[in-house]
Amino acid sequence: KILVTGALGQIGSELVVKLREIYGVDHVVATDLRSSAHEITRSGPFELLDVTNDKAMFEIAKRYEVDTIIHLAALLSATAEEKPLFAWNLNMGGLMNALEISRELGCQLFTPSSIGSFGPTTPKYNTPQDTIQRPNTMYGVNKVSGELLCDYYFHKYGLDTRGLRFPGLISYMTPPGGGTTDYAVEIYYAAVTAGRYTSYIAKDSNMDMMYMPDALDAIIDLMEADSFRLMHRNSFNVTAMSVDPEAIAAAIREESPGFILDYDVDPKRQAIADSWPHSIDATAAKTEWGFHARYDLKAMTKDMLSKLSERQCKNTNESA
Ligand code: VAH
Repeated sequence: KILVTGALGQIGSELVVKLREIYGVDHVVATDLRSSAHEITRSGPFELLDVTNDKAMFEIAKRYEVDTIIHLAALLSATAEEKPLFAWNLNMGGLMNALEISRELGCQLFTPSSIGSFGPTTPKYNTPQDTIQRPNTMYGVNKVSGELLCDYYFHKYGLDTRGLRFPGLISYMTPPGGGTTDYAVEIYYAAVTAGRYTSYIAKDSNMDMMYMPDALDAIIDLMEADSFRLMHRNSFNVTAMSVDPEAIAAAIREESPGFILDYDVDPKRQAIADSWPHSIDATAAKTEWGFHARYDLKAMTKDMLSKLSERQCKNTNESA
């Protein structure tokens, strides 16, 4: 059985649906700090859980006899920069609980890292799998610490920890909250609802991105990979594209010619984006467990706009 924390977040809300399709509804326990109207709170086991409460997490993991924990509950980069102490307590406290409980119960553990684990001194182009990581954001410190903690638990206790350095993730189901790359999601919603978007990230700020279906496949493929094939464990670079706001706008215009993009740069989130790589190298993930991204910018844009337009039509019809 699989325990998912942060199940109502941007990744969790889609991953739980997919995991339940693959492994069976009753084999996937979704947990989050609070409930919501999302169907996963009704379609299978759902529990309220504050991941900083180790006793509560242990009790749920034990009661459901889980053998895998997918720990997604965390604050993203922009929020973490606004509330660094809260971010440290939640991001690191939650992960330590997930590690200790996985060790006690013998679970396999997945937790995501991020391109945010790199800093200003990291090579910005074709960023290697193994390279300097001196992030200057609290989120980045949390992610590097998380990678090192997961490696430590593997080497010291033999815990089967695994993780991915995610790029910005783009999805139409559940918007991200408090990220720096959220602009790349908002731009599609705005294209459908308003035909224009004002970006808080500047032109030419290239960052790695990936469509959510590819992220979900990457999590499952990594977790299913033979452990002996893995030279790395908790921090595989994965990416599908390196884009800036102009590139996304150009792809949108191929579907909606009149789309307008302008800028009102947010210095705080721009500073975070500027500290991250422009394009990372995913060779290790491809060679060690067969990572591949199916969606490029064109395919992702086509799918995002069609799914969001469908939803808008449905909402319009329902409210009519
Ligand atoms: C964020 N979406 O913006 C997350 C992610 C690489 C970006 O870590 O904080």
